[in-house]
Amino acid sequence: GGAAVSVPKSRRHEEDEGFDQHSFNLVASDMISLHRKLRDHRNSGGELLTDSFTYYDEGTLYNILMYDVTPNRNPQKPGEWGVAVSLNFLEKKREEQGFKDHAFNRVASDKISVERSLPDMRNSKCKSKKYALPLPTSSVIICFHNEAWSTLLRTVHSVINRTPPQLLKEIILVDDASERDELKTKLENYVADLRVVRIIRLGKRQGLIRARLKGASAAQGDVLTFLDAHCECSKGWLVPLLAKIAENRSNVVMPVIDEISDKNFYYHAVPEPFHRGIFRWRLEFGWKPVPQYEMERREDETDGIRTPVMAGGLFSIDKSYFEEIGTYDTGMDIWGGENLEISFRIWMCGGAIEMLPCSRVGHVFRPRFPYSFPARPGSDLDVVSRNLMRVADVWMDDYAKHFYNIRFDLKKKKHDDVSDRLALRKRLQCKSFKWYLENVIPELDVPDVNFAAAGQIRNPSTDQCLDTLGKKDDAPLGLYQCHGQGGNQYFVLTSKGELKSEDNCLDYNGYDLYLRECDGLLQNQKWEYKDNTLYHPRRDVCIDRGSKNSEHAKIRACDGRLSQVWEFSKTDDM
Ligand code: LR7
Ligand code: MN
Repeated sequence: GGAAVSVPKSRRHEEDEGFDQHSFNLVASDMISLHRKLRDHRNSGGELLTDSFTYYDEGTLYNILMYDVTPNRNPQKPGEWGVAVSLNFLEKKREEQGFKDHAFNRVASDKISVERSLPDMRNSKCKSKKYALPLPTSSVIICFHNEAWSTLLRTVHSVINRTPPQLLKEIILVDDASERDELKTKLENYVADLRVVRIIRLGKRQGLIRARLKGASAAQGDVLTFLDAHCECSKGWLVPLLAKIAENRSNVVMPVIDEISDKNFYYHAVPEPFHRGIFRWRLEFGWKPVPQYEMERREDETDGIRTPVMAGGLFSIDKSYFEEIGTYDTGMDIWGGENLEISFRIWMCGGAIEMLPCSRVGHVFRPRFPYSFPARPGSDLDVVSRNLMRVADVWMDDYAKHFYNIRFDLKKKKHDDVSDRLALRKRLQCKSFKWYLENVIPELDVPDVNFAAAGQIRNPSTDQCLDTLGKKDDAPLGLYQCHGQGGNQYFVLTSKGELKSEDNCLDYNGYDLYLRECDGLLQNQKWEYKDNTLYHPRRDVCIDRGSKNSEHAKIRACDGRLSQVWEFSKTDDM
């Protein structure tokens, strides 16, 4: 950098196009950063894994997906190439604190280089896919609250090492009032050397929704790309996202999200065929196999997968489009619901969400939250429920009742004022939720409102209730102390005789009593509620709570004993 660059003969022919498309010499600019990287790596004794080449042929940019300048270190070092890390006896002793602080294994993460290598996990068709120029630039925005040093910096380095420099405007780190010491001056000094990284500090905890907005308004790229603070971007991750936005600025795109183990940091590339993001009626995000009609719409394995709901953390959006459609709902706090809100809004107001198979980013999934969810002063609602009510009240029209039927604990709560978001919806002339259901997620089962009975199902002699125990699909029917909060204890007996928890049906196949995907056959999944028992006509058996402390419900011959008596709770306005 600094001195003039001479472009080698082999690349001179590219220069004109570079000038045409970007009004600067893209090739030279690419060379500068490449030279600087080469020099830096040489100084640190490293070598490049792969070189970076860009060349043009009739306006098409080739091979930019090769970009990966991760230093080539000893493949035997911990975690290199995405493999799992093992800990020795002494390290194991320190594990617990890491799990406590972050809900993942910080000791394992700390053992891995912040610039670890990853294999190229893309479908081979992705490697030869061509993307037309020009591509927009992107700012990458990473919010964090008390993140571990090594996961945060690994996220940052994976962006720098695997993003063509001319496409990466900047990386903006938004510190949502972290308290960890290493995230203060030490972090500032560290990132100063990386040049493309800036830090924005929030004085007071805002939650990830408003933190992202702070990053977004400071961003200077054409596109905003959001990442969680414990990600690893893999080779070629950004170009497909930018290319899809260049096609149409109302395309909002996300990578395939690979799983980085919270225990040993193994990078698990999720296999094809991929799952896509959906919601369940309690307004929970979930993954489901891509339906046949969507598979058939796509012409090629590299084509995007239309996605009804995005996971929330990892996506790219045109900056001006983000502003045009109303950024985020700033009335939401800390975590949760914003991904549904922005997803419904994008689809209903004229945009589209796609997941792009040629873009892969790993994320550390964790089993619990390592941070607090401070409720609003004076609010009788927890943070997530309040956020979800805002989603339902603004976007779901009449269908909001299905959410409140499941979450009947929220029915008597005070609703937030959402008039500004309703005004936005009107101004943007967005379509109805009915349209969204019919056109974007037609396979989603809309709950029957002419149900025979609904609520919690209680065994009066023990005060235990039928409970999903939080398991989603294919899980035995559980039992738990009745809590009156709905959720896992909310069941609907439909007019046809299915006993449902959200979109699963209670199924007895002669062996086990499981919650499974509804099959609509009314055989193993048909129940009758008579004389306070739950009767399975096909097998002529009844649901029994079993012994007093059993965790799962059983099936027994019907004899009317107390353990077979069940009451549907009566909640007033269902
Ligand atoms: O108060 C907070 N302030 C923050 O800055 C709380 C969190 N954060 C940061 C945090 O440090 C992290 O970088 O926000 C990011 C997301 O929080 P996580 O990682 O604790 O939560 P998560 O991975 O469960 O979050 C998923 O759902 C959220 C719903 O609000 C967000 O949309 C997250 O971005 C989303 N993460 C993903 O989509 C990654 C893939 C996971 C899946 C499925
Ligand atoms: Mn996360």
